[in-house]
Amino acid sequence: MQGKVGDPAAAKTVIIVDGPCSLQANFKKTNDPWTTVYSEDFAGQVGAEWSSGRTDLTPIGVRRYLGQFGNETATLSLLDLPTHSGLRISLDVFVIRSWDGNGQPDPSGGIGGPDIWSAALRSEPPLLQTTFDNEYLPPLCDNHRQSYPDEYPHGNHVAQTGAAEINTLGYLYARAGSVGNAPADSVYRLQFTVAHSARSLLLDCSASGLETLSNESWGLDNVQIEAAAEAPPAPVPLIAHHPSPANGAAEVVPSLLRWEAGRTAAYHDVYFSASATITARAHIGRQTETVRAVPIALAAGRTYYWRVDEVEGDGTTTHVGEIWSFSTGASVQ
Ligand SMILES: [Ca+2]
Ligand SMILES: [Ca+2]
Ligand SMILES: [Ca+2]
Repeated sequence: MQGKVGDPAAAKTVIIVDGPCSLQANFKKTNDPWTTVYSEDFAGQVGAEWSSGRTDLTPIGVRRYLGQFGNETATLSLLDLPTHSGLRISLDVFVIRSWDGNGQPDPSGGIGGPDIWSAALRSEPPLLQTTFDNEYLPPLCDNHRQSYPDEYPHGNHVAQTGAAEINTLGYLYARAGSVGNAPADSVYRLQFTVAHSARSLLLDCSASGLETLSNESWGLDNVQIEAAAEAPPAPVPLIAHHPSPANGAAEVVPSLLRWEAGRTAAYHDVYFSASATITARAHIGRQTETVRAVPIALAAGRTYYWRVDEVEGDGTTTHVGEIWSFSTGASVQ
């Protein structure tokens, strides 16, 4: 058998000659704009680009990762990035032991949160600020909710929603009541795409509100930074966006409400109210379309409020929208 493989970086042709058979396959040059400029799995010694060289091994799987951390910041400093206009930042967050999410009171009256985790490029708005919760067993799970995959203080999801792995790391925690020791860990595989052109970056990952390290901690693994020469398209947000009429529009008398769907939305819960406080009574329906008729006859000189909550295919995971408003003019004719 003979074979020839071209330059892997270029459009390539592979010719395989095997006896009487000759096959030729053409592979298109990839359109992937991303180039990996940094990756770290913490298997070896941690480089000086990290503010902490602390590593640990997971009890199950013996995975080496950066941590454990408590209420502190781990910073990645990268200098001399190649010329670029966008970054894609990928990392795994290990959420270890008894995180309490948004911190609702438990049946004994205790409040263990909010337990907040965040990632941010220094001097920029957070890439993510959220809460995680590992209390998935009764009785605490009845009260516990976490922000993720939304931003804190939004989002009211059951423990470990959106986790890529659940109870795979081998950490145990003594549960309330008679449950005894039970697994309590989760792994979140996060990815952020941002416009960025500076030649250096400072990535801060941090937590706040946690109890002691043996009780609630976190770590990082599989950190990858990719750069793109061209500005990447902005990711579609999870919440409904681009309302029509535009938020705050004045002197409009719309007959239809329109919006653009969140990234994971299967259904839209639509609320409409003459009051700025949108209650459950303002719910006018669940639907799959991204347009809805204004449900009442509009009066002159009034402000109306509406909100669209995006619901995922499971029918329960909800991304609560922003409250939008519009005002009619002196006449609605
Ligand atoms: Ca690792
Ligand atoms: Ca706790
Ligand atoms: Ca806590």
